[in-house]
Amino acid sequence: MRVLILGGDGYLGWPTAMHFSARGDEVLVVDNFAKRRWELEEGIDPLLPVSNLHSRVKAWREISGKDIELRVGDLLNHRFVYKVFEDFQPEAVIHYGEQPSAPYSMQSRETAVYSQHNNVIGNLNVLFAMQSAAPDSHLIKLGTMGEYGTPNIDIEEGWLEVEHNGRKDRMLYPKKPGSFYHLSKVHDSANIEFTCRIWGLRATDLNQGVVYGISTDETDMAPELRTSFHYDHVFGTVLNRFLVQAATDEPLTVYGNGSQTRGFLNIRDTIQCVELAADTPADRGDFRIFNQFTEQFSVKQLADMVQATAKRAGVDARIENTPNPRVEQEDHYYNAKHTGLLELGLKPHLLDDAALDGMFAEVQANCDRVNADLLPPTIAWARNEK
Ligand code: USQ
Repeated sequence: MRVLILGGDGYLGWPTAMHFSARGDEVLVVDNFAKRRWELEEGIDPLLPVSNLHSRVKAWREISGKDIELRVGDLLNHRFVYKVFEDFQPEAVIHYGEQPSAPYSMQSRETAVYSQHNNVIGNLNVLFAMQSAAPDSHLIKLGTMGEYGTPNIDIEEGWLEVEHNGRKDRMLYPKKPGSFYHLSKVHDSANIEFTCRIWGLRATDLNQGVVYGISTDETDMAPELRTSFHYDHVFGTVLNRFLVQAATDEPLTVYGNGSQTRGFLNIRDTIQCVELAADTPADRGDFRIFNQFTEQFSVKQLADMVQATAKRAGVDARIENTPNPRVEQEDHYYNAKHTGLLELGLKPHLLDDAALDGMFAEVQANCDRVNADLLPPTIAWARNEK
């Protein structure tokens, strides 16, 4: 299969590229290295140095004997996007190429507008290029569970059967996102649904939960193939942050009372889910939606699990309830369906003691590289003065 990966330099994009390449697919990665610029803006480095994409593609060739093709360009440049589609004629388009951080988007007017402009227009350019140059290709779009927010009813997989005044229809599930970033994905979903319905494109929207983990089969092959792992308050996701905080004797920053609940998954399952979606494409005209997570945890539960993990390694980790910098519900109902990917064959890697011990050991081995200044949250949702 010809697989186009947008955002191929990222935490998830790079391991995905290697995975499809390893199984013999023809892979083209596209990136404009915007994430590296955002890191520079914020003074942030990943836990371990990640070499540039050209070097990683070269290392992959030397180690695996397989080629990953690379094009550097911006999804906001529609001519570039059209050219990529015309030249490569993808069968699967895996779209990770967006600004992924809720805190980044909530920092200022500038970063909010940038996040939505970058994500929404980039995605529109992809849809137009698909329609023009590869209308039979299958878009696999990384959405987020945060599109739904925390409604007081069960969360379905993207669609809701509604009965109103005696009539019934199937509608996109109502969205109550919690940041300008999450909102950008809501806008993307609406645009993709529209182009499937009107142009007959085929798409799968993967509403992904919070990803954790540092290793996949391919990243483990050599240090030069590793992917980025962030623990800072802007790009680090909660479990990755707690592991680093515990390993460096910094308090685990549970925001508010920690009752807020989310869906989580291991980075290995991100790769597995994307592969399952690619291997069973949506039909023409179908906007297929999966909720992509394997387990639900509250933030407090995660902190307790990390504290227990640290204890097994002889480390006393402190949990600190930090005033919540976000505006989000803490005590809420949460029951999100996630059967679609299991039905396609997903075999989850669950967050058991062995998984936690493995991640903790890896983080501990590198904790001298942690910059503790990047741990406390400094971006508040309700104040936007910049
Ligand atoms: N949290 C803490 N302490 C921390 C960091 C986070 O209590 O030190 C809490 C947050 O308040 C939130 C939860 O943990 O309630 C998750 O926060 P997060 O930063 O791990 O994840 P989030 O901002 O929701 O975004 C991440 C990814 C994003 C993806 C999303 C999936 O950065 O790209 O879309 O997870 S989801 O959360 O399901 O929308």
